[in-house]
Amino acid sequence: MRQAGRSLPEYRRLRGDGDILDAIAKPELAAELTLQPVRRYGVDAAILFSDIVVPLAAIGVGVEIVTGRGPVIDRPFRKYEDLRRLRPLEPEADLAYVLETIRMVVGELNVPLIGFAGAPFTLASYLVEGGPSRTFARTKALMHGEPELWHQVVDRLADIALATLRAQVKAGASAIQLFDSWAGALSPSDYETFALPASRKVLEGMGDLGVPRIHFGVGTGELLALMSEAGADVVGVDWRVPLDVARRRIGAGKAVQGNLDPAVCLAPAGVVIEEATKVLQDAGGEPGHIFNLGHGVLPETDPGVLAQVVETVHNWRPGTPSGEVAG
Ligand code: 1CP
Repeated sequence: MRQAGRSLPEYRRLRGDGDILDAIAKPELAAELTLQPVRRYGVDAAILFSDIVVPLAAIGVGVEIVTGRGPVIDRPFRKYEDLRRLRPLEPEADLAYVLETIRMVVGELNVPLIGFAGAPFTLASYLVEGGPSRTFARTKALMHGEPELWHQVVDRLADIALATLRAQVKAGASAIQLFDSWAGALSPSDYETFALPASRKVLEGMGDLGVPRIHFGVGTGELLALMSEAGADVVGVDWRVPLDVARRRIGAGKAVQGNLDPAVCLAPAGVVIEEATKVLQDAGGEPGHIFNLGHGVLPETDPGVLAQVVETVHNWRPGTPSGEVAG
């Protein structure tokens, strides 16, 4: 559950009000922040405490994570000359602290660690818009108006994602996740032309390392069939599409991840457990389901409710009637 830490008092105490990019740059702190939700909830995997914009900051793109807003880019990308600011990433030099965090975490964990990167489209949207966006108007104007420049931007971002993911696996991550959080803003045809090729470059470029590859998106119901062609082993689904329907769109041979609505987790515990059980039933068993929320944990979520969700998932056996939990 991404950002599970945000709902925890121990996380808020340790994080304080400091800049999140500074916290990520301190391996001991970042390792502890990675471990906290695993200890508290007993989940089956950890996700590295970092952010999708970390590799961009590391190559000198001015980016700040503003509380309550998200990543803000100091000079947004608009022209060919901006390409020069996307130099290749050298993970051992540029992201030594992230690799150190991974080594520390892996030394202490007894569940797998998931490494991750931002997908080229989602990162490009921050670069072009200058920050979070509702309409992605500038991003879409650039991709349609200057497709050659767009393709060069996402191709460079693919190389950056690939470099960081390969280095994370070499440092000890056992699976990787490519976060294309905002791909759902695109039509299928735009996704296929402007986002899919660069994501495929990243996912297929990880093939030789033999680690499971998870492909995440939000609002991607109409894109699931295309996403399943991008080369991942697991396709993430949000709450808008039931997992049995999603499986038909994704096709045979892929696992699914998802898809409890994070907002539902604010309801009374009994309701949340019922909804979580529905997710488990819709998922079916084969060929694999990673139970997760459809997007990150909301900060106001009660940790006690999440602990009950984890317990429900751990106790669930296929064939369990809705609302009842097998022992
Ligand atoms: O502690 C804080 O400052 C709170 C918020 C926070 C956290 C905990 C941000 C700002 N980033 C993170 C860490 C983070 N980001 C993790 C680490 C693991 C974890 O804590 O669970 C991960 C995997 C991410 C990935 C990330 N960052 C994504 C992809 C997944 C997703 O949520 O869609 C995206 C889009 C970001 C950008 C970002 N960073 C932070 C925020 C609030 C946002 C989203 C802003 C927006 O709406 O555009």
